[in-house]
Amino acid sequence: MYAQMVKTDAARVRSLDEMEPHERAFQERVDAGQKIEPKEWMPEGYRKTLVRQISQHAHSEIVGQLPEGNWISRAPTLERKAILLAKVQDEAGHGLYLYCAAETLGISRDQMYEQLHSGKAKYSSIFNYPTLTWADIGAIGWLVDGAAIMNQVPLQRCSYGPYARAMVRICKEESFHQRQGFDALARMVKGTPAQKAMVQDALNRWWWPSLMMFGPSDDASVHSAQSMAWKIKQNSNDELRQKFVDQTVPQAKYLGLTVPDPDLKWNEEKGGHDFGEPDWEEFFNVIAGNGPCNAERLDARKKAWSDGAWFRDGLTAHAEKAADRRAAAKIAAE
Ligand code: FAQ
Repeated sequence: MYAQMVKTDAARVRSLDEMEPHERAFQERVDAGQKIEPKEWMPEGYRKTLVRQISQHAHSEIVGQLPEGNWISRAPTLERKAILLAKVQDEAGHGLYLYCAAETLGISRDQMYEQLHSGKAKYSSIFNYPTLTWADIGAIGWLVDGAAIMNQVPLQRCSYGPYARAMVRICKEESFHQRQGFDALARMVKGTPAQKAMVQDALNRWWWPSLMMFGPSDDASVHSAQSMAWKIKQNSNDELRQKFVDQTVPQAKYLGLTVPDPDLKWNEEKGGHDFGEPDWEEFFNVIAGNGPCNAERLDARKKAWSDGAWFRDGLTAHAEKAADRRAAAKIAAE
């Protein structure tokens, strides 16, 4: 039912023969692996898809600070606090690179914020779940950053230059994020039985939402076919989900944890794991705004925006005065 619901407006990917000459030339450049740069001609659909994906990605980084920021003041040691503080700051940086990349496509930062605050723009479903214990912070690094890297490494080869270049630096930082999460959990599972149980509980709660980060299954993904033809996406949602499961299951075993999926088993023939279906009803509910923390996350972002109004006004007034002074100096010099 949900597959049909989402797929209804899926666009058919047109063949080269069906394209106008300038569109065909664009597609041939993309097919040849050339990067598209901001001032170059691009189909309107390509521009819109990038604005949608990059701005949603930027919003995810910014909203993604909230579940972890919640634990900075409660980190168990000074070292863990410093690491978490740095990680949360990194996420802010990622959001800024991505907003800049989206701005090159003709949308302003204010427009993007407006779309986030009005609920028009999405951000990753994962950040609508609560962080209940310290083990959740480790699980976010291990699983959420792990899934983000799986999705983002191929984005470094995206056909749109500014997005691809932003992803290079982001991926470097994300790999540290993933390792610090795994390291925190590896320490906890060697602790008391209560600490180990806390880690297992975090895995139980974060496993399925992490699999949902890759988006709906391929047969329900509206945008994948066209985005892959434009080489914005290099892999389908299901391909990346499979890779993530295959990478993560041995790590869970190493930690002595049980992945909460009764259908999980190694399939020798395909050289990968078989695994159960995420609860897609839950996924579509969360992205429709009805997850456990959607309202709280949006309220926090809206509050940050209104609390910062005086600062934006100050910056604008300063920039206007500086421009007036420069203009006056120019006139005086003539
Ligand atoms: N959450 O046709 P598709 C991070 C929407 S960064 C919410 O398959 P597409 C770092 C989708 O937008 C995490 N919505 O779409 C960090 C579309 O709706 P629309 C963010 C989702 O675009 C770590 C509809 O469903 N990463 O975690 C989700 O081809 C720790 C149909 O879906 C990125 O954004 C979802 N999970 O594929 C930060 C990576 N999945 O727009 C802090 C870039 C799908 O038509 C702490 N984005 N939807 O209204 C992508 O790679 C793609 O956009 C996908 C979705 C793969 C997310």
